[in-house]
Amino acid sequence: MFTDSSTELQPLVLPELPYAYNALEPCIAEEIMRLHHTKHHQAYVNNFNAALEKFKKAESEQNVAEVLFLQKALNFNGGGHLNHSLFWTSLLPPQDFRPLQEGALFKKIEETWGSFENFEQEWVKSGLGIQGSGWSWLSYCPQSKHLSLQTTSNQDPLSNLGYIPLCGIDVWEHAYYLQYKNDRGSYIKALLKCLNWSEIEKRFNKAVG
Ligand code: MN3
Repeated sequence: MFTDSSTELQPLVLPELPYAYNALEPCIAEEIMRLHHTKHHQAYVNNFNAALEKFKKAESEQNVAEVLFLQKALNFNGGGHLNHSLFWTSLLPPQDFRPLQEGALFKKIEETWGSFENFEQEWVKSGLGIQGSGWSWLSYCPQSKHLSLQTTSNQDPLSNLGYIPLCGIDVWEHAYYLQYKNDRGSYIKALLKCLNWSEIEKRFNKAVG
């Protein structure tokens, strides 16, 4: 992502998807994936970069009011970029899906929610409970060393709350409405069959250190 060795924050670049736009069918339709990546995620990247440029100018002009004003746009669009970048790499084609059945993350999930099935049900409930647009997260707290399901509104990054995101489910309507209409629950259940658990487990192992 960084184009030189400077420590100054560089403009964001839309990451490529690690699979084709139709690869998550029938769980997620090609049209959704294409729009979600090329329009929605691209817009977060573009808008973050525009805000970043204004931020650098305001900073150089010692314009504190403008620096503060730009925080909202940076948080929203930068969060949108971080959240979606993690989202794409949390998914894989349904035919490649391998359920999580062993290992440290599996054990921690069983310890936390009693059973993996119960954990999945709670994750669906968490996503259904979000009012308006937002994300439902499987998260790790480095202070308490606990797993939990957290929710965030709009594009707020989970790291703002002090948690490490292991996997987020996008419950904005743009993520499912073309295919699932108002049935957010069926979308979340379908998405649970496209999760890349080996990638999520790597994030957990890194988080626990
Ligand atoms: Mn989205």
